[in-house]
Amino acid sequence: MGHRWCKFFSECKQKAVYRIPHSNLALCKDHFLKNVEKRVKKLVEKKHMFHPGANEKVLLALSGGKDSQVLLTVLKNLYPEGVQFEGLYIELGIAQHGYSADSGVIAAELCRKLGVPFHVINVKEDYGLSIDDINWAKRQFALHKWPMGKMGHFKGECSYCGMLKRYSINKYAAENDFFAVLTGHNLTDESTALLNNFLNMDLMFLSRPGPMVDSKHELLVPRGKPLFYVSEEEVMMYAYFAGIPHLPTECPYSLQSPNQKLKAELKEIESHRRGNMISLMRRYYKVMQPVLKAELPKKTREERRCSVCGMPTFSKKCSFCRTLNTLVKKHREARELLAEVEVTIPDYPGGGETS
Ligand code: Q46
Ligand code: ZN
Ligand code: ZN
Repeated sequence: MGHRWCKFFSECKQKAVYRIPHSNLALCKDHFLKNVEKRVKKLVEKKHMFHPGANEKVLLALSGGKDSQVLLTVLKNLYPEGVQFEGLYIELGIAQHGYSADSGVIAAELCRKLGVPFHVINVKEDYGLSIDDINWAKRQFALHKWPMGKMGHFKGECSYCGMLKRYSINKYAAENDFFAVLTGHNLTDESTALLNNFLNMDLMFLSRPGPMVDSKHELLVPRGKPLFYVSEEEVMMYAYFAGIPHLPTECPYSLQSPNQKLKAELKEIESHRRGNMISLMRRYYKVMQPVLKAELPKKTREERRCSVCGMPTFSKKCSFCRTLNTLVKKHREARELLAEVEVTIPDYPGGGETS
C-alpha cells in the first residue's frame, strides 16, 4: 500500500502496512496484529467458546497450515494463562510432496515453542484407512471400470477427510474431558461453504449455526471457530507479520475440491466489493439462519447409541461407522480384484503359455 500512516499514528509513529478491508482502517504491523486479536477475543467471549480464567481444557485442531498455526498463536497471546490449551494433530496419511510428514512436524514445533501439549491421532492406525488409501481405491475402481455396487460412487477425498477429522477430534475431546474444540476455519472458507450450500439449496446445512456449535450431549463436545470473521488474506498477513511458521503448500487434494473454484469466484467479487464477505456472513447468521432454523422441522426420531462405536445417532449405526465400513470394504475389494487382474492378464501381447 502507498505511504499512508497508521490510523493510530499518535501512539506508534508507524507507516501503515495493511488496510482492513471491511473497516478501511490503515494499520501498522503492530496495530494490525492487535486488531485481529481484538476481533478474535470479542467473538470467543461473545459466543462463550471457553471462559478465560476458569482453567478449562480446550483442544485445538492443528494441521500445520496457516489457519490453525495463527489460531494457536493468537489464543496464546490473548490468554497466556487461565486456559489449558492443547493441540491435536490428525495424521491423515497424505504422502504427496511430504504433506502429512511436514505438516505434523510444523504443528509439533509450534506447540513445543508455546509450551502447549501436543497429541497425534493416526487415522490409518485407528480406523484402518489413510486418505491416500481412499484415493487409491477410488482410482482403481475408475481405472478398471469395476462395478461400484450399493455404494454408487466415491465422493471427493475432502468429504471423507472432513468426516474422519470431525469424528476423531470429537471422540478424542469427549474421551479426554475437553470443554471445547476449536478449529482454524476462516471467513473465506466459511463464506465459500455458505455459498456452496446456498447454490445447492441445502437447507439443513444452511440452518447450521455459525461460529459456535453448542451441545448439551456429553459425547458431543462444543465446537468453536474463533477465526470465523477473519479473512484468509488477513490470516496470511498475520502469519507473515508475526513470523509464524506454517506449511507453505496446500494439501494436494484441495485442488480437486469443487469449492476451490467457488472460493476463487468469491475472492473475485470481494476484490471489487471490499468487505462484502464479512457483512454477508454477519447478516446471514444474525438474520437469516435463525429464521431458517425455526422454520425447519425438528427431528422427531428417537436418539440412540451407535451399535458399533456408541456415539449418538438416529439409526442403528452412526453415519461415520456406516461410511467407514463401506470404505474399508471397497479398499479390500480393490486389492482383491487387482490381484485377480494381475494374475489373469498376460504380461505380453498374445498371452498364453510361455514355455
Ligand atoms: S486435508 Fe483433507 Fe483438507 Fe486435504 S483432503 Fe481435503 S479436507 S484438502 S483441509
Ligand atoms: Zn500503528
Ligand atoms: Zn458409530
